[in-house]
Amino acid sequence: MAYQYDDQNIFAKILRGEIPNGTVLETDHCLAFRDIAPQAPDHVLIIPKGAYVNFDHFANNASDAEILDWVHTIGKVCTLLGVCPDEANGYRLIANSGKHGVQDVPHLHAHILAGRMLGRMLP
Ligand code: DGP
Repeated sequence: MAYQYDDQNIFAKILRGEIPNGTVLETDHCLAFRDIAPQAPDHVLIIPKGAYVNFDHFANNASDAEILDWVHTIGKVCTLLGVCPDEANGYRLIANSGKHGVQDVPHLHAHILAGRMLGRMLP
């Protein structure tokens, strides 16, 4: 898929340091930071530093190192937040993609939502 990456999107600006953010964790390939409009007490976004529009763009084009780092960073954020279900009440992991996925920012991001009982998404 030949996606065009818009380097003026808000997360590209965050990665370039043009906009402040509440960083939770930074790794070689990823940045995790708090959502500006949290939908739960803990709402963290985990983004790759590479210019990927959405999940399929990333999964089909990123290196193994980038993909592994994103997955590991998501897990590490859950641990840092103290929300893992073996010791707390759990979390939701979401990656909205495209129009039907209601993706607002065209740079891949995983949402981690935790800290309250979330509504059921699927019947
Ligand atoms: P989505 O609909 O999946 O594309 O979610 C985009 C999220 O990005 C949304 O929950 C709000 C968040 N967001 C938008 N602008 C900013 C910003 O400038 N800073 C931070 N930290 N989050 C932002």
